[in-house]
Amino acid sequence: MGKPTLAARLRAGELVYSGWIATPEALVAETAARQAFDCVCLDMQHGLHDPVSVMRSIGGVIHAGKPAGVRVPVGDFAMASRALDMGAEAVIAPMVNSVADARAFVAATKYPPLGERSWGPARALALLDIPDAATQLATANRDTLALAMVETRQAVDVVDDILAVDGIDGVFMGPSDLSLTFSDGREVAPTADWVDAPIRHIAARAGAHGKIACAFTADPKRARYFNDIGYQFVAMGPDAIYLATGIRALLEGLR
Ligand code: 3PY
Ligand code: MG
Repeated sequence: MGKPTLAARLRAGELVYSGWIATPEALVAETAARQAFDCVCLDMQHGLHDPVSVMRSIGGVIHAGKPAGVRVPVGDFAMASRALDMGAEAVIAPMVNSVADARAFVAATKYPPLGERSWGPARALALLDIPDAATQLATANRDTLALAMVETRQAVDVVDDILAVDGIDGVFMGPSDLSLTFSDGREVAPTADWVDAPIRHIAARAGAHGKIACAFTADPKRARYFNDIGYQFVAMGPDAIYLATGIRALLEGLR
């Protein structure tokens, strides 16, 4: 028996803390995976990753014994399929603002009849020790996660409809874009009191639908708060913060 998948761990109720890597270099992702993170995500939306760096970084992360996730660019559902073919266990789609967006995301990430994912998972089979095509076909829709980012006022208004789309495994809350859209473009204030209501609402609705709630923060206290209100998967980063925090700690040790 292999290790439980990320999907199985989350469905069993475990809390998961993920690294979040913007630097397009496999060694950075692998180094993060060798720390105590449960998982490592590669960011193609605001991070600098491209398909080749994602392909190499997924290999590094899995080589270090951890599952990999990929956040694709906005609307790039072709990359969502490719990330799964490259061995990612979770794909995160930013700015899923409607049921149509959610359905297009499912179409790209789930094999028929649930979706329209095209066949070609050779690299995933090799990296994830999936013995054959039949096993992949029987398990992939269950064992890989399609996580839709709910991070705008528009998306919050239809969060129940997004969560009801069969094949959406969970929602991923982005506090910066939430604050940007809830303030009508006036500010980016991911920890402001007035974004708390939508932040709580998203987790509560995910729980009501029996789906996974995910969130992003660089602050451990905030991560605990997110856990307390129902977010099970918290991504922490980006990696520039790991470097800056480490350098600061080293130099403070000199004083
Ligand atoms: C946001 O906070 O908007 C995010 O997308 C976090 O990555
Ligand atoms: Mg965002």
